[in-house]
Amino acid sequence: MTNAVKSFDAAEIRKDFPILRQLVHGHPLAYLDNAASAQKPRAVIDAISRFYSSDYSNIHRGVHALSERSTRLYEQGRVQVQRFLGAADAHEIVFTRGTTEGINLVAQTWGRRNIGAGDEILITALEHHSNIVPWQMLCEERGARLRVAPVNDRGEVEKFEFTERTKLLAMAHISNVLGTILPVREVAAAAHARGITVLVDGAQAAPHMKVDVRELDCDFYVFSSHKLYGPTGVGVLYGKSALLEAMPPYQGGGDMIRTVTFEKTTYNTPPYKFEAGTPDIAGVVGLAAAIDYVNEIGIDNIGGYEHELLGYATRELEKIDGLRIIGTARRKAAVISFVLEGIHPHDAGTILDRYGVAVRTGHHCAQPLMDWFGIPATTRASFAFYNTREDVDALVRAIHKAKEMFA
Ligand code: 7TS
Repeated sequence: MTNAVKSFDAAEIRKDFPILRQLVHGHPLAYLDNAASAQKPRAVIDAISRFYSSDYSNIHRGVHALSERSTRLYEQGRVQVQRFLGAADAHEIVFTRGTTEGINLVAQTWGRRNIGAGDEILITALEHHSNIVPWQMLCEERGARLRVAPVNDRGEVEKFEFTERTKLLAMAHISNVLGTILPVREVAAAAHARGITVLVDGAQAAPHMKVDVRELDCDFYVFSSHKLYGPTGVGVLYGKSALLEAMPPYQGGGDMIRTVTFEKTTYNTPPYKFEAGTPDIAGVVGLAAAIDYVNEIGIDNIGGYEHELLGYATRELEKIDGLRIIGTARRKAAVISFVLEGIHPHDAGTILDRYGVAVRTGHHCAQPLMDWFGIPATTRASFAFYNTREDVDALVRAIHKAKEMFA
């Protein structure tokens, strides 16, 4: 453990998150639903409020002062994301509505150009629906085939079998249900050796670990601002320049064009080619503030602290009779899914809420993974760097209450 992690002061950090200071059903809120969406620090809330109070206008259009200021802030946000991801150029950063839109964008543009009849797309068994369904839709349209790399009992993906027809590998960096961290760099290298394009769903990774797209050497990387302590409604698609340039536009409209006549339209260059219409300008400003905030704490400190908290929570939950943890990968992020003997996850979640403990229950938009483990649903506690051992203790106490009620 580094000194920085040792001195990590979650109690101090919690003061930056106004929403955490509240009672829910008379109990201090233990917010353990961070994989669904994370809370926002004061710095993000203030940045958005400041932007609307003093700088707001549409971008890339007016010559007036506010428009220039807004455009500068929006484009600065792009540079911040570029640096955050270690991308070579800010033009490789496309703003989207979120992870889901980023994947659909690639499926509908790159996919339609590059996937033909008989081709194969390889995903893994632990994907979120948003990294399954867009590829299914594409496969149906193109007559291609979706193949699935299996998970083992721990929830690890050990084997990625490529064939001559595999054109794309689309994989999560971290599983939202199991917390499994996938070996993206190694698998991407193996895929590239066969000329296969690689898309990484980083929705659960970007908030919790250092992501360097050049080191991973992936072709596309997507994530959502709202899981990275930023606002909803905005996300990021990273794509290598050459790929983005070769891709047709996604949606048509303002800002994505160079010239328009009724006979023919020519398109803007990336990333603008993929950003039709007025984007979520304030969202980008908020995302930039979130990245500043995360950088200040240090993503490695965040990951180190969360790893320590995961260890504590795992040990405490393992002591509970009749509780089974789903997902025990050797490389794991701070997400714990579990089932309780004799208690449906939905009932467990409802009782936990009564004690101020916020978790998610259900299939977590990963129904095929639930089928794989032979369970309909799990209860999931997912952690952020503002969670503490007290939150874990509140979770454990509430689980005991649930067990008493169902005994
Ligand atoms: N991919 C992964 C791995 C995710 O965890 C999620 C959201 C998405 C994609 C979709 O992100 P969006 O921002 O476009 O909606 N995951 C969850 C979750 O685990 N609980 O609620 C949302």
